Amino acid sequence: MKIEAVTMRELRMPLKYFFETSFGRSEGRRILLITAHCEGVEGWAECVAGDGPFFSYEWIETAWMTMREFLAPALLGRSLQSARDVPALLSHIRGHNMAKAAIENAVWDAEARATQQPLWKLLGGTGKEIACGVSIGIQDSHEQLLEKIEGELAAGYQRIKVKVKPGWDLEVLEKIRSRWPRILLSCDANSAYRLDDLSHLRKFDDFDLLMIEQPLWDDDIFHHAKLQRELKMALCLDESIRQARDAREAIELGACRIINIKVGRLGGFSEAISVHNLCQEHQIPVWCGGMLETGIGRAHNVALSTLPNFRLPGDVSASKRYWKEDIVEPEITVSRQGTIRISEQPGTGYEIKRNLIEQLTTRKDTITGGVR
Ligand code: OSB
Ligand code: MG
Repeated sequence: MKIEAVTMRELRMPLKYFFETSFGRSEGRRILLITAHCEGVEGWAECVAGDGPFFSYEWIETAWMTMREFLAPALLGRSLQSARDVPALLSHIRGHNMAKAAIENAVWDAEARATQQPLWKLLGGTGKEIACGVSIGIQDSHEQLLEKIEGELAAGYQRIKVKVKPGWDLEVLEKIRSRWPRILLSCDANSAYRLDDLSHLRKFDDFDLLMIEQPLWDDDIFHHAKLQRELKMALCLDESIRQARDAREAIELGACRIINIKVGRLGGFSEAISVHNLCQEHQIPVWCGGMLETGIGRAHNVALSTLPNFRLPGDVSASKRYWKEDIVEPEITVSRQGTIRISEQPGTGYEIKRNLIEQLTTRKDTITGGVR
């Protein structure tokens, strides 16, 4: 597979509902799409970098510049055996995992299409369907949150995750639990607490939570290990796990009992599979996180979630929760049992809506230059 050109596009898409975490509220997303042109086959992927450096230091502008100046030039003109060869060609570029993931995953997409096999098979998956949960942001009122949860449960979702932060936590969890004593419930703090909050965090143990995700600093493993020893509930790491080496450290230190896999945060499918396999060897269940993706990134999350150690429902949910009209066809739908059925079609099984993408595109650049 020779990579002849890379196209970058930015789209602006309003979210149907705002999404609020401990680090802020989003009303819409700037979407970076990458197309790898490989000898008549196109591979597509989405970069999950946000509108600003809040979830991580990466954001849309760093991803755009790093792609244009370094990542695309490092791959252009190269003949690859498979997408697995991409990380080695980018390893001299430090960090920028979300940008790296976009180009690597575009090549995986191209490889699946070129070899006429489903992407999930190429990644090593097995499933016929995947289990879905939802991540529900901080709302304007408790009533609004309870209403949202009610709607998602009625739609069939198997697990509810709520965002928490100081001032939006114990009372919220108390209300949810008294109304739904037995649902699978977890919470995500996106680094909103400190180790000094230990006595406060201990009270979360009263709510029979499946897990608490990333309570402490976004780059920390050591203090999470101290915290996990003090809590009954399982701790899950998201932001802290940027590579398989971090997962090994977290597992050996006992910093978590569950790991969230986000392919963007990990720099691409190759590293995501490594983290998956490492966790499997250590009996640590994983689940697939989400970054408010369009159908392009979402379809990649669906494919990844078919690997066998994705044993807990992921934050991979229906397109219609986010977008008025998604940029793939069919859009991603979830059954009344809270599952997504896996397509047997080659590639992702979802078609790219080119016309709609063109309409939504605010800037576009095609890079054809040589090796940098
Ligand atoms: O921490 O999982 C997170 C969205 C943006 C940034 C961070 C996170 C999230 C989500 C959304 O929880 C999950 C989804 O895509 O629905
Ligand atoms: Mg998270």
